[in-house]
Amino acid sequence: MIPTPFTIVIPTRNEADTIVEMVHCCLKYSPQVLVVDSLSTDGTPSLAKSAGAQVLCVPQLGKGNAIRAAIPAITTELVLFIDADGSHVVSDIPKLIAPIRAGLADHVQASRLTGGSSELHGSFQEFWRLAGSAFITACINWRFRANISDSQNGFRALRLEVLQALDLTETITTIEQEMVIKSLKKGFRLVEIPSHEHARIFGVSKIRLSRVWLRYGYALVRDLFG
Ligand SMILES: Nc1nc2c(ncn2[C@@H]2O[C@H](COP(=O)(O)OP(=O)(O)OP(=O)(O)O)[C@@H](O)[C@H]2O)c(=O)[nH]1
Ligand SMILES: [Mg+2]
Repeated sequence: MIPTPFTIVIPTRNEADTIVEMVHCCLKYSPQVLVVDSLSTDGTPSLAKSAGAQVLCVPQLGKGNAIRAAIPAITTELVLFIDADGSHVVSDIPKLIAPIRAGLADHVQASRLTGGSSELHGSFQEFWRLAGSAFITACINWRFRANISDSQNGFRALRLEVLQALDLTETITTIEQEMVIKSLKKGFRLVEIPSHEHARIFGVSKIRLSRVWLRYGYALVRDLFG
């Protein structure tokens, strides 16, 4: 039997240092690699295209906007999201896809809490990110009697039907917790697997905690109780 094909979606904003290598690595696991770019000024879309990816340019900023814009362009039954900065272990892709292909999960997410992170400790910025993420995860576990360890990872795989059914609305990185909460709320089978997170080697983080923490709180309360 031919294994169910999947599309690898890579959201990008100014990731010229790593995108070519990321696309090449991803193409080893699937011929369908879709880079969704938001207004990069460093040539990321053309580099991605020359590396062999399909490229979708989104006219607004925000990882959530990019992920939502990618959904109508996906033609495979399965989809996998991975960041462009080299933080995720590409060779773990088959581990995320396997439980869905085996019919044991609808949504599989990588956990850096069980897989280890080289990124989330050290500075006060990282301390607050880790603390905030742990708080949100604890709220989700309490509300849905779940037992997940990570709710913010950008490395996840879903059945396309499930992704479409989530009716995602978030425009920024809050889309990760929105996918997790709505999957649990709608009774989809969410499975977690350990996967290491490396520190970003090139480029800069697009997350500004001081600007987004209120949005994380608002989206959490809305999705937990709405
Ligand atoms: N399309 C699109 N992608 C984005 C946007 N913001 C971030 N991304 C991508 O989303 C992924 C995660 O963003 P990062 O800045 O690495 O966020 P992070 O992993 O939480 O932070 P660091 O790794 O610490 O920098 C990367 O591939 C980014 O290029 C955006 O506005 N639009
Ligand atoms: Mg990153």
